[in-house]
Amino acid sequence: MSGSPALLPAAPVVRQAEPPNLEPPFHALDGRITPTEGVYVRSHFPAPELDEKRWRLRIGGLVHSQLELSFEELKSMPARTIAATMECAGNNRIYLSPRMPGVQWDLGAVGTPEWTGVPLRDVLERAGLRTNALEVVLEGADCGTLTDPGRTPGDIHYARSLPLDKALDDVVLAYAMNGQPLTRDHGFPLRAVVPGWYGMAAVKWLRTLHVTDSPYQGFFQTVDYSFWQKRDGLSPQMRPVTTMLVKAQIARPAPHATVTAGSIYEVTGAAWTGEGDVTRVEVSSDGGHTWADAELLDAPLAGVWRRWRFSWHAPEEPGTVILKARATDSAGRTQEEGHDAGRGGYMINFPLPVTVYVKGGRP
Ligand SMILES: Nc1nc2c(c(=O)[nH]1)N[C@H]1C(S)=C(S)[C@@H](COP(=O)(O)O)O[C@H]1N2
Ligand SMILES: [Mo]
Repeated sequence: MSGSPALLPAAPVVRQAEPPNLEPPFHALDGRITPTEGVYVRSHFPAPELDEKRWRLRIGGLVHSQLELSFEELKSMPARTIAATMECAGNNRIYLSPRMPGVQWDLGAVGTPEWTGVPLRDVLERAGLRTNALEVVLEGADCGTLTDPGRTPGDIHYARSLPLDKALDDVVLAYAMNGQPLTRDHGFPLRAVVPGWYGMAAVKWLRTLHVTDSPYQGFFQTVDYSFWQKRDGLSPQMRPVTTMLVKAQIARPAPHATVTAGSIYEVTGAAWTGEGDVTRVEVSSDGGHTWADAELLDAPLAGVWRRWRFSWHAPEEPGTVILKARATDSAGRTQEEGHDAGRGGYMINFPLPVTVYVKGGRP
């Protein structure tokens, strides 16, 4: 007998009402592609209401010709459709102890929609990069004043930069998500998709691309979305959060689910990494002491999670079990126990404990 329950309704948890910050339950994981209503929403400022007829994308800075592209012009350029796993850098923050400030995400601030748009490379090539170009700053139309984690000097716009090697590689300026125009919360009419990077790089409500010759030091990659990195044997230095760490998450059983004693339960989940492919997923049913290999279900595909499953023989006796999953990627990176304090409330990738209750069983 299989203990897998039917899919439960996927109503999101409202982590913050205004602006909406929404977390769909990860236990609703089904296909490799996440339907739009199953994708979390993370917004720092009220979502701007933009009119696609009047909206323009401005490209300036160290380019040969400053451009202003209309929505129609962008849509007439050759399009690309890609699936990309996007995870908020603060996903799993609820598992940190002591508690860290910020949205208390559980397992649901990650998803893999399919995006359609124009390669950022094509737009930058149309403007023509000057030889001293180093980075491109992406700025959104949304703005406001923040007081936490630091105070902004009045209203600022959401913005992040990308080094040119990334910008010219696989970044897409997307106008569609799962075949439909972007919804307002997901960045209508245009947003960046940055495969392999945490979600903060995927600037929504895009309005400006500005090419610079020095590293951008905006709020969202210095005061916020940065971490202390140890390197070169020196004391830690502040770096912007960029590529996703390797991670596996258990979708089913959901945390605090009940499993029938003695049953064979199909443990399922997904695993992803920022560079290369996930090559191995292991599951522990004794809180992380012993591990056994799970079966990877999807073919490796750059920037896209792989679903996995593991047939778990639940204990014959009632009790509490802590399940964990951990992934390893093609670069040999895996998930260490414990959280590097230098990462603060970001880049949380220790194997997460999923507590389940074993009940009933054979008469
Ligand atoms: N303009 C703008 N872009 C943004 C944000 C924002 O607040 N404003 N939030 C970022 C963060 S932190 C994440 S995790 C992703 C979330 O994208 P989603 O809401 O479409 O899931 O968008 C990023 N892009
Ligand atoms: Mo995020």
